[in-house]
Amino acid sequence: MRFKNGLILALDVTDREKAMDVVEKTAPWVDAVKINYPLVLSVGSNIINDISEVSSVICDFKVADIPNTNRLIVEEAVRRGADGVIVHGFVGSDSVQACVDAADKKDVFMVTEMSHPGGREYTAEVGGELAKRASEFGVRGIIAPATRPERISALKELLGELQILSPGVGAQGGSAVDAIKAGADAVIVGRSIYQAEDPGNAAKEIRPLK
Ligand code: OMP
Repeated sequence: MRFKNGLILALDVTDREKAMDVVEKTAPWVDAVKINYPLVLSVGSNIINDISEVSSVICDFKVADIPNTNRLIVEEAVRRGADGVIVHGFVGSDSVQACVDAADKKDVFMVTEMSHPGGREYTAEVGGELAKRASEFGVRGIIAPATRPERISALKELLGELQILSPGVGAQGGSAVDAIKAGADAVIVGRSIYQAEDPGNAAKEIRPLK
């Protein structure tokens, strides 16, 4: 996936009409729409098909199970039109590799250290090790915290050529520009866009690559 605006919309809304409205208004400024459980559980998984007709879609199901269950989840997301999936790395190499195999050349992004304060408690411990092994796992990139740009830089050193997607901008306190300066390829932004009075303009202003 290529990120010319450096911006991924986190569409954590629970209403179909609102979801499609935000997708439409932000389309010129976002490179992909990230769909998570709030949307899929409230409006149904057909929303993946619908949004994939107008945008690149990343299914953020934070896949974190045994290899067989992971495979089933990723196959379903890809079958519905996902161009990428987000999976957890802490479950181990076999579980991540099952996702990569099931993704059938679509992009798999692996969570390393999470952006919220609790992300320091456990995920920070294993984030470096996961980043170091990411290319061996066959993932396209990692998720690293915009709330701690110094961690983006540190993880990037261990990553090689892989991509970095970075959540935690705006509502969680991080800066899009700082995340890109630290080495992220794109930031993931939710509330600061979909809760704005004018989501299109918010996306235009927040996108870090202009
Ligand atoms: P806002 O905080 O509203 O901008 O949303 C951030 C989005 O990024 C949400 O969809 C989160 O689920 C997601 N996210 C994080 O906030 N932190 C992480 O460490 C990882 C993710 C993610 O994997 O996308």
